[in-house]
Amino acid sequence: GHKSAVLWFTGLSGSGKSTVANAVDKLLHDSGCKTYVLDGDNVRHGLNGDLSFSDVDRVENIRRIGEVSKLFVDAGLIVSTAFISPFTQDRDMVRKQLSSGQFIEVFIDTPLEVCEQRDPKGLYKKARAGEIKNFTGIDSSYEAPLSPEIIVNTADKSVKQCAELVVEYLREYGYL
Ligand code: GGZ
Repeated sequence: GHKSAVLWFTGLSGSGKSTVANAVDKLLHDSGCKTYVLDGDNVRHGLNGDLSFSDVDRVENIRRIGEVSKLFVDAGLIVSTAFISPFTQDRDMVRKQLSSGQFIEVFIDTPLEVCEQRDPKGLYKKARAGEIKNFTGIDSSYEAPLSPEIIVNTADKSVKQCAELVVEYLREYGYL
C-alpha cells in the first residue's frame, strides 16, 4: 500500500510540468499505486471550461482543482496536478484544505528564457506580439514557491531523471 497525497506541480507554461507529472504518474502506476493526473487537458476543457486567464478566474481554477484533488486523496490516490498555479496564496489555500503531509509542492524551476525558447505551442511568441493578453511570465505574474517540498531543476536533467527525483522523495518520506 501507499499513502495518498497530491503532488502539486507548479511552474511556467512550457516548464515541463505536465511532462514530468505524467512520467511520475507512470512510474507510480507501474509500481502498483492508485494514481491520477489532473492537467489542462482534462480540467481546463471540462470542469473549468468556463474560466479564462484573468487573475480572478485563475484563483477559481486553482480552488476547484484543489477541491477535486482532495476528493482523489480521500479516495486513496496519489494525484499529480499540473497547472501553472501562479499565486502563492492559492497554492497555500489548497495546502490548508489538505491534512499535513498530503500536499507536496513540486516546483518545476525552468527559467522563463528556456520556456520561451522552447515555446512548443507558439504562445510566448503570440504573447510578445500582444495577441494573447495576461500571459504568465510576460504580462501576468508568476510567484515562485519559497519553500516547496521538491525543486526540480529541469535544465540539466532528462524527464526520467526529474520523475525519479520526485519518486525518491516519496520513498524517503514514507509515502511508498
Ligand atoms: C498562461 C495560458 C494562457 C495565459 C492560455 N497565461 O503551455 P500550455 O498552454 O499548455 O499551458 C498553459 C495553460 C495554463 O493553464 P493553467 O490552468 O495551468 O493556468 S493557471 O494555473 O494559471 O490557471 C498555456 C495555456 O494554458 N494558456 N492562455 N494567458 N497560460
